[in-house]
Amino acid sequence: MRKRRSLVLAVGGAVSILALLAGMTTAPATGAQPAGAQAQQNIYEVLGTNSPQLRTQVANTGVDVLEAGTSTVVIANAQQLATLRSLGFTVESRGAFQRPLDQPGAVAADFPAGDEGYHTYAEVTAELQKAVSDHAGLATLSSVGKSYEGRELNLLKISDNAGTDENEPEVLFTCNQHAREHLTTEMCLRIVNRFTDGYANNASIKQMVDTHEIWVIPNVNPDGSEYDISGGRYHMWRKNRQGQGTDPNRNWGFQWGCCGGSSGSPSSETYRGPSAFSAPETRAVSNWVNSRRVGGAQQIKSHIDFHTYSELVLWPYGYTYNDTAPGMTAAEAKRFQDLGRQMAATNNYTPEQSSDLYITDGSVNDWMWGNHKILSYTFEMYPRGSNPGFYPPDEVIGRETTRNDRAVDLIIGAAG
Ligand code: 0X9
Ligand code: CA
Ligand code: CA
Ligand code: CA
Ligand code: ZN
Repeated sequence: MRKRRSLVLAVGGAVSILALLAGMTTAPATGAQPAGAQAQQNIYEVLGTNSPQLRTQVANTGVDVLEAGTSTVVIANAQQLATLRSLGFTVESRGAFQRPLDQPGAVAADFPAGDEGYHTYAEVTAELQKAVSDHAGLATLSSVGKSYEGRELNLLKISDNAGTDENEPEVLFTCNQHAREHLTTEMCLRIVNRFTDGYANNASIKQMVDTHEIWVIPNVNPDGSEYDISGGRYHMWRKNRQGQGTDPNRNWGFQWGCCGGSSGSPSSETYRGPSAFSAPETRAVSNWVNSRRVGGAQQIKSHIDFHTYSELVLWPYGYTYNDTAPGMTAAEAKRFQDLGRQMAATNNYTPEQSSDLYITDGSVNDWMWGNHKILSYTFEMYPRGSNPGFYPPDEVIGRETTRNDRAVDLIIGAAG
């Protein structure tokens, strides 16, 4: 028996959507656009979506789900609108949405005016290099591989004797699977800076660092996030930059494409790709996680994948509504629930199984748990509702990343 009405995939509320649109430049109709991207899109509110089953139906039309709740806010084209109505949904228009043109390989000088406090990919890389040079022995920087456009997928390790693979429980933090969820990159940087800068003067931080190996991947989808801020404005981009884009969080190889929680259409916002791990980014991260199985034992014990927005703590499985399933016993489900609720009590997020929102297949959490028994959560960060969606002002970065300090400590503690 489920209730729930939180949101997920993106912006929210008519007010913030209009504000966002007002701030967006409509693209001139010149140059080549990818097939499927040229159709006029509007923002719609789909009424009466008060169950996960109904919300899954909406998501399955391939629309961009901005909020999932009692009503669901989406970006849709005419065909998707017709499908929604033929399914019996009452759909109300909330105005026009026009996606800006492609800029393949774009490199952003910085975030749009006023938001320069966010870190571009180059700024993230510089921060990581600085963390290493300022804290010799405590941090190492490497890469799990390259993105589709060739950017290194940065991997920072924090531990005492960071250059040595010691027999300590390992914890992983990943950020920015979704391009426009920029606050998550700041969350990973917060983790990096807190555990390196805090080491010398904070006994509990020193204790955690000395007894664990902490891995951080701040940009799982750097091509997408650079594209999203290119040209001095936001593009509302979610996927990677391979063709029309693959949704990284539908591309993982556990029950990939199994259950109507992703799309086979390249134009869909939840396109799963032609095969599991077809995206270079998920392939590289997963290969690296596989490599952390040492002598038959997976070293990584716990994981948080950060997203925005809705202020949620989510746990697997996402591919099924059931709490238990092959590879998820009642005791294991209870462990997820207990720790999830404990973490949510520290940041005032809402804890729930991810399928309580809508079905997702090929998500990172399902793969981490299903393949590796890694205690893997999704956090949907600030804001909770409509305003300001994916693009909170940089003034909130400090408050909204610090907010997760205690939950981060709990997931590290859960590693052992
Ligand atoms: O749909 C998603 O990928 C995530 N929401 S978002 O708005 N950031 O796109 C939620 C994923 C949760 N599902 C699982 N972890 N299985
Ligand atoms: Ca900046
Ligand atoms: Ca160590
Ligand atoms: Ca180790
Ligand atoms: Zn996301």
